[in-house]
Amino acid sequence: MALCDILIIPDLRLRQISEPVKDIDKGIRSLVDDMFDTMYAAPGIGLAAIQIGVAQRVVTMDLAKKDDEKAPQVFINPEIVWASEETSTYDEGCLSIPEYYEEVTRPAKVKVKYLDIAGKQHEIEAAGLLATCLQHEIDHLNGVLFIDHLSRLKRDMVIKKFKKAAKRGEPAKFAEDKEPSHHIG
Ligand code: K1U
Ligand code: ZN
Repeated sequence: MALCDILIIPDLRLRQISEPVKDIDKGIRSLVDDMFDTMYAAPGIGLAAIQIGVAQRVVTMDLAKKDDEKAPQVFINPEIVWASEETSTYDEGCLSIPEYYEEVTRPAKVKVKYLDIAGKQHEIEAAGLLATCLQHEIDHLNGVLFIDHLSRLKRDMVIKKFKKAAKRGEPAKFAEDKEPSHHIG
């Protein structure tokens, strides 16, 4: 079991564009194990490798409800090949921007092409939380954060709070009404 530190904004490594995985070898399998350990411990419902400082196009996810069995999913080199015009809005969070939640509007449905851990290619049509989470994680692979989808004013306020908190060596604090309005389970 390896728990990794999760990078927090304004860490510039979060702005890197991740490299496509060439071979799904022992190193990638070990990275995926570390990502699941770290994601479950956080806890989070998704994680991109760059959030633990590895610039490879690897995403882990588990959208199972609290008391349900685990449902781990791995997406290697995920690519959005189609996005709906219809949009949906979700109160998003990010393990790299702890304690801050805000509504983000994105395409309601996406088709995503990816490789599984065995190297088999898949194409799925995703809706609901899976579509939101896939878009959030694929954004991470491209150095994009969910706050980039907000107004400049909100984004700058969040970055400023995290910079100040880091200087003081304290966690950033947000008003309690910014807790997520939803919870899995
Ligand atoms: O990528 C990340 O930073 C993980 C992020 C994924 C995500 C959440 C919501 C919308 C889109 C993408 C998180 O997991 S934040 C934590 C969270 O949402 C959560 C944690 C525990 C239980 C339920 C939700
Ligand atoms: Zn995130």
